[in-house]
Amino acid sequence: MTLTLGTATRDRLRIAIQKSGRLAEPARKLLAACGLSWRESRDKLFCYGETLPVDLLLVRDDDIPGLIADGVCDLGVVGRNELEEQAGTRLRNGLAPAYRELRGLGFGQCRLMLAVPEDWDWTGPGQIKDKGLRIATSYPAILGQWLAREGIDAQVVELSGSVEIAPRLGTAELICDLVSSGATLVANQLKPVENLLDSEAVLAGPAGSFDDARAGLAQMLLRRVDGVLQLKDRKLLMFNAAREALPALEQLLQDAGPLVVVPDQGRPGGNGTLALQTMCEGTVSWQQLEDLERAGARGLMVLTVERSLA
Ligand code: PRT
Ligand code: ZN
Repeated sequence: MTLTLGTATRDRLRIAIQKSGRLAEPARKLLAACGLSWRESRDKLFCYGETLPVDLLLVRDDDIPGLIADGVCDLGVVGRNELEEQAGTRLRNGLAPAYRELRGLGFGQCRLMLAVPEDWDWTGPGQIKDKGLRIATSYPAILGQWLAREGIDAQVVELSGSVEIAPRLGTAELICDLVSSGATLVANQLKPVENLLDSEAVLAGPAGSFDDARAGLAQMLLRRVDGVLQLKDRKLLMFNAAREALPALEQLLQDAGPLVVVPDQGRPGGNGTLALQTMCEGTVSWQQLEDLERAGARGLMVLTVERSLA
């Protein structure tokens, strides 16, 4: 299969996602929830979009910012850490910004942290000023920016992996690496002390805008992504109640959205009973339902919202 490279006019949108790794599965799930589906090709690098003219390119996460910068891909799902690092490298090399973060996607959360041997008493960044210490990292650009901001003169030791063993190997005194549970640091007798970046998977796009059919496709996709993200963890709570019970019910539903009265369209047996609904974040527990029932709610129902357009 031949891929058209470059920035030529295109009427299909091409999204790069990680082929395998932490972000691969959630990225596919998110795009599928946006109504996209693909025909898998045998080389498994390119998936042709079936429901919409939106194709997937399956690549290494490190390659995604560059593919967007070169116009090979239009959008990409990548960790903010990777995007910021490559943006920082471009800046250092005098290149113009080539991509931007369009949405935080709420998965792949981690932090880029400075970590020190666990027996150090950490008092703050001032502690490593003018000491000429070595910091091992795979994120030299982000670390370099932080060091400059803090006025710290340290030596950045760039490693492509296994950063956490550098202090034990004697190649650096500190490290700067991604942390999620923190177990890797603990296993290497290190502790996190400074947070350089809060990261998650993001939808990234080019710095400029599209001037062909891709503009409309990208806009539609963003709207659907927003819809999916908004619905995450949302439940619609429906019930009936007498008007007199409303104050007590509203009291119990303080954390939910506004309580809406559904217009009664001449249903039999109305006799002053209101049909009510509200949107709740997170789970609605049995305890909450029982409390609402005691306060006068009847016919309680909790529904998962599958799709919505704001
Ligand atoms: O093959 P490819 O190059 O595509 O994959 P990769 O191995 O470079 O990336 P991958 O799949 O490991 O990570 C992809 C993205 O997931 C990263 O760029 C981050 O945005 C995000 N992410 C979220 C993480 C972590 N959490 C994470 N914990 N990336 C790496 N880690 C590392 C961490 O540095 C530590 O070494 O996982 C290890 C376990 O972390 P703890 O703190 O839970 O012990
Ligand atoms: Zn990678």
